[in-house]
Amino acid sequence: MQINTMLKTIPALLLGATLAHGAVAADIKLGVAEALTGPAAKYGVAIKNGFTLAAEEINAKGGVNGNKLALVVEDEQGKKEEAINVFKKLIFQDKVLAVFGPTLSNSAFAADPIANAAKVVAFGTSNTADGITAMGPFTFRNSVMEADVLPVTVKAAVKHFGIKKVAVIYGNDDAFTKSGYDVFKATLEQQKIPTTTTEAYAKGDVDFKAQLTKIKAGNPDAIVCSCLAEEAANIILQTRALGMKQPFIGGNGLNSPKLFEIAKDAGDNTLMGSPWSSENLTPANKAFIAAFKTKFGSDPDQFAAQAYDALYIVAEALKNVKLSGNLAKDRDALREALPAVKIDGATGKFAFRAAPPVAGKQVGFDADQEAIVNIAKGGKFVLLK
Ligand code: 1QQ
Repeated sequence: MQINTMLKTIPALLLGATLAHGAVAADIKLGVAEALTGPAAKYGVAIKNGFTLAAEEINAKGGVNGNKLALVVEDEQGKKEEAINVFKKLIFQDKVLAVFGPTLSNSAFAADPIANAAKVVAFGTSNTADGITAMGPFTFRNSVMEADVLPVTVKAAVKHFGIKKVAVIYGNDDAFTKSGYDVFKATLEQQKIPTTTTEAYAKGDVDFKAQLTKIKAGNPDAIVCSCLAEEAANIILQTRALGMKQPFIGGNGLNSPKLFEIAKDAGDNTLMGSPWSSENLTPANKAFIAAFKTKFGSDPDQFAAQAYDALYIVAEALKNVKLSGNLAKDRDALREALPAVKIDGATGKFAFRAAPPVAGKQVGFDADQEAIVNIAKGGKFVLLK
């Protein structure tokens, strides 16, 4: 055996400590496939940090039934093709028990079918588009879908700003921004708010003047933006440059510090909904925020909170799984144990809700959680009172 192979093998052997009941404790490998580079990295790195913190806490308390959780982290770059590659590596090469991610719904639509075909849980912590959990019985998410959040956000915005009519802008080639647009459209119709104009852009666009000039002409009371954070920030800045003062209403994409890194307080009065808030001072959230700050020297965001909770959800499920060492069986056992899990986490009380059946067949599970509406003030989101 080569010396570097030996060095890699020794710690793995040392980890196999004997438990009281005679079973050998092993690492439970969990895949983390997130966008750690590229335009979605601000979300993905926050997610990775949430997982890292939760894993350290769980392992410091002895792991799950004596087994330590080992995260295998891969960068899917926020790209469909990479998400597919990384899912394949984690599932077939690393032989993880389950996979978290990918960061964007757009990538989840590409990668989750691989997990479902291999009968491995794909657990999204940030996928909010419609149809994610329709992909199969192994897709789970604890991210609250746009369809649950946006009606609440729009209602609060209409009341808060006295909105009579809105303009809409959205990305038409990303699964999340397109799905958010569809939900906004249905919500506006339902709440009888007319739209002055609907404008679209494509991934990578940086100049939105043509669309914003048309929006300006319609003189809306607010601008609905189904966008990822970087695009939204540039749209907000260019809106202000055109002399428009309207507030923005957005979805999950806007819920990132990245919005304010770029837009600064030009983003003030933006409304978005989320189950998580730094102002929600439950014991679980207070402990999470404090531990995150100590470990990373920065404030957590919603994406970190949802990843942190997701690992606790899986750990809770694993408490009821008798690991057999047969990977296929153990993967399936985790799938069977997950739906019943309820936790009181950083994002509040969490439970799963079965997604509507597809062609009579049971599919995956969505988050059953309430959204709270936030407003941007002084370059950060605070609860809308
Ligand atoms: C999705 C999202 C993004 C904002 C995640 C970062 O909600 O792609 O579904």
